[in-house]
Amino acid sequence: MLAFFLLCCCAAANWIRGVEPDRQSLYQPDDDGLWACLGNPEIKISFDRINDDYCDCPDGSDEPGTSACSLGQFYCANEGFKPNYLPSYRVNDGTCDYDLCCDGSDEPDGKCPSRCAQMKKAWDEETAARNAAIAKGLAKKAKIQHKAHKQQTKLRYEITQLSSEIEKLEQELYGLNQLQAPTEKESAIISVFEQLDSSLERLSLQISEKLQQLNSKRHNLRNLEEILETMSNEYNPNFNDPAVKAAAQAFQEYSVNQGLTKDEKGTDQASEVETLFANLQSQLKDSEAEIRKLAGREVEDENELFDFKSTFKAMVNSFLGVSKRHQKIPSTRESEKRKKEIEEELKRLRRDQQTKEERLNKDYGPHQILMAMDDCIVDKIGDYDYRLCFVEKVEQIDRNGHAVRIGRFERTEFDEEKQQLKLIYEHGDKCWNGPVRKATVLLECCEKDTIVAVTEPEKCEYTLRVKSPIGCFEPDEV
Ligand code: MAN
Repeated sequence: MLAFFLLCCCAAANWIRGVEPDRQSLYQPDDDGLWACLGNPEIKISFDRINDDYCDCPDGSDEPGTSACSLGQFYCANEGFKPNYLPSYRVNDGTCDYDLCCDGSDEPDGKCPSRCAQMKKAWDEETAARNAAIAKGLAKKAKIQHKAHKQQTKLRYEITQLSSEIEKLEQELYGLNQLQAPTEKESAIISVFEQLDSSLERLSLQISEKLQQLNSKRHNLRNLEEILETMSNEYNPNFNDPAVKAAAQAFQEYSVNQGLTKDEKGTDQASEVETLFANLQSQLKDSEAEIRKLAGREVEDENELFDFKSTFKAMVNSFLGVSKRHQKIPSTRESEKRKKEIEEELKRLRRDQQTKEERLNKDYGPHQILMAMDDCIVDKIGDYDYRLCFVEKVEQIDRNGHAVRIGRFERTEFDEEKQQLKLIYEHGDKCWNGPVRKATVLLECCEKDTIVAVTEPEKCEYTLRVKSPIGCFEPDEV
């Protein structure tokens, strides 16, 4: 018990005013009762000269609890709240420095009663209110961020759609240009097709003429057969006319042997048609060989060869009457008109795409949140109204309603340390006899958008303090 009492007394006796608990151990006398200045160990003073209101050490370390050394720092324990340091010159100066020492320990005992409990309570309340405001601000910010995200997705989709529309039109234009200006090789191929086409037409005419002749001959023969048949059936055998008898007998033999339907003349005509088809076939073969030679291995595009083949097919089908004549290449006038339309449309689509891409790639702050800030706010500060359109401009409006542009929205900056987002506006209206105006918006967290202060630290360079949900950040966000 006695030992404990002595220890407490010793500890209390060595307790140095104005020094934080972790550094108390630095204030111990050596065996000779001396103590070395902390920043200047070569200077040793008697231990009882610590806090004697006379500054012995250049770093002020011998007077932590008085105002004797100008460089010193006084430690306030601020029991129940946060400990703090006070500049030494404010110690024992007759003023209670509650802002830093809520426990009043900077003045002699009894002069400044502690206010730490009240101050802690007020601080807790302020912190709770601030945290609640930040929470509300963050909730609002989440909605804005969601809107910005949707806008980005929509923009990306629209850009993709535009790309595919542009690609389609470019292909159509390419096709038209190819038709418009056939190469030498293409012209040769087209001419082979044209020759073949006219041969087919000629052949078609010849065949129909031959078939008409055949039909008329068949008709005449049938008439003759009918006359002979009548004569053979109806002649009077009692008239002994040998010529009639012989003719009737000859016709009856003809009917039995060759039949009325056997048509040797017709067979001749058919073989002529067969010959015509054989000619056509060999002509087709020749043409195909010629096209293969022209297009042959040099045709890189499979579709091109496919086109030749289908044109052939269309020609033959047309000749045989299976389908209409093969499709004609559109006229130059038609394709010129279409080309102009496409070019105009392409210009419009490319402009639209570029605007959308610029918007998508512009600096709209962390996670592109400003993309959703498409509104304006106005607040009166001093003699002027200030209008802030977040992603457009800042204006200063005088009492006559005359607006001066302070700057156009350019980009954002983020101060990691302060967790503060800044918006930069440049290229404002020129000041009379001065530079062009520009502004920086410093954002602070709040649920609502408000301009709270405007200063002009340099002529025509403005700083706006603006409260907004987009100024709210979770610790470690971004
Ligand atoms: C106006 C305002 C001021 C600015 C001066 C410069 O009065 O825009 O903010 O400093 O012009 O001539």
